[in-house]
Amino acid sequence: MTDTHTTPPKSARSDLRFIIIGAGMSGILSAIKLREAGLDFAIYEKADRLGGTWRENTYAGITCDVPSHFYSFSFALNPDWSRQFSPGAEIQTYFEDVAQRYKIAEEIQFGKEVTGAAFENGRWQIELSDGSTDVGDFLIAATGVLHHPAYPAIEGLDEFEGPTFHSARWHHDVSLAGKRVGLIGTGSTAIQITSAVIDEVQGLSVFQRTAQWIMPVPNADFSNEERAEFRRNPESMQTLRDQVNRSFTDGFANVLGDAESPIIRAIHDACEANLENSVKDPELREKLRPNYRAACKRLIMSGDFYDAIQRPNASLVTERIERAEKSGLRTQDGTLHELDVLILATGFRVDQFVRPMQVRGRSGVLLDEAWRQGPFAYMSMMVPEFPNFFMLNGPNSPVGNFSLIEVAELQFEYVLRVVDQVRSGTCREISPSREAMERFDAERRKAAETTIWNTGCNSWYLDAEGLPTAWPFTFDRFREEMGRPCLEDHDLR
Ligand code: NA7
Repeated sequence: MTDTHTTPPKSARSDLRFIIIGAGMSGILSAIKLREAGLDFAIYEKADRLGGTWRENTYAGITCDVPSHFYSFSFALNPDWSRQFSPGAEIQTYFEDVAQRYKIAEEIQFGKEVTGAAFENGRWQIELSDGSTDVGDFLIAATGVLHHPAYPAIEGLDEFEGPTFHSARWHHDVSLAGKRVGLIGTGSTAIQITSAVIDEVQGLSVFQRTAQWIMPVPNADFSNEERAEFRRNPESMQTLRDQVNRSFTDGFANVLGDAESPIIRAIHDACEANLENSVKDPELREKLRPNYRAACKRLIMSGDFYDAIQRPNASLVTERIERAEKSGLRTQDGTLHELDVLILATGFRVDQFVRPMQVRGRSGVLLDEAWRQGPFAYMSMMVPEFPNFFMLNGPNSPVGNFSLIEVAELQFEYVLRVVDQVRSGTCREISPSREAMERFDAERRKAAETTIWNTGCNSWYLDAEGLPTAWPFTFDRFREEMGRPCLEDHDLR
């Protein structure tokens, strides 16, 4: 970090206190890293259990689409992952175990939702749902990306008489065995649900609004011998993690910004060959063929979806849903699809970030106001006039088919470097300057234009104007930026 700003020396601080909001993956990470750095923190979680995404999503077939050894903390590798891609429940157990081992679990204040945070008199004043308050020098929003379920606006939805639930609010008391199940959506979630339930349901109607490219990725078990070897020789896990990290970086995250990259074209060809080779019925194949390029939407990894959707008890409905009725969904061609259960795998509201929490920066300015045109963040984490405030996996973070654990770990390196400026007494408050924010955002928006996400499809990567919001540069650049914050871009007081 280079220091060219001249600010009057202030005294070094050993009493800094952090407020962490959320005890999902990035909240647990923050607590572990702060403790390691000898810094004091409070961690608030609105639910009664840690785990974030993995606590909330318990749908049939839930699996992480990033390989297990890469979707693990770099400092807490896990020899016991059962498969190449872990089931959600295993990931939940992993986070609970890590939080126990690092003695973070006992610090988490459960059932306490942070409703407001205001930067007043140089500190963050926090309001909680139970009426209590707290104060900290730094605020870390570890509030997740895909958190608020998006419900479809389908006329008459509440008239349907069978159980209806969102994939992120799975009703475990509803058995699907022998039932006629309707599934709305063809995102990663719906694809996983399809493969998981096809054997038990009487019929599965998948309502597809947009076809998806599917990368054929098998999910093999780790054998007992492999797991024993990971345990005996942890370095082998490290090597595996490094290899996956490198191949996801070079073979994906580094090239998403260049829609013309030969790697992206090869991914497209692999998905197209998968469709051609796996789906026998030409009519079904055409229904499943997207009219945009692979990786424009988040790429779906599945080794068994095409098999599942070709089963005799599966049907792919591509007619638009007109309305829900007592006994099912009616499509625009007039057909009533009779159903016993309706599952909404319709995704999340991705522009919420820290909301509905009210965050006020200097002079009482509301984050909602600053974000009137849509969320943004300098280097994916910080906002001008919101000093000593960081969002992990925040706006403009790299979110495309990559390990969000790796992203949060890199972001936290940045956080600690910035915090050092306050700890050492260089300043008391730090936030990006408006000028740096504008420069970063202009560069980001320009780079977003040539990304694969901007090649003519609709997805949760796009903002209200249709421009991709995710980190549009290479992932290697993200690593570099996180490793060396540019102090000149910050306003130090
Ligand atoms: P996604 O990827 O946002 O997928 C949501 C799906 O639901 C998608 O196929 C949508 O179609 C469909 N959808 C949404 N609203 C409607 C309505 N009103 N009618 C019909 N179809 C609708 O969410 P997922 O939960 O699958 O995955 C989220 C992330 O979790 C994933 O990317 C991984 O990171 C893990 P569309 O394509 O918009 O036409």
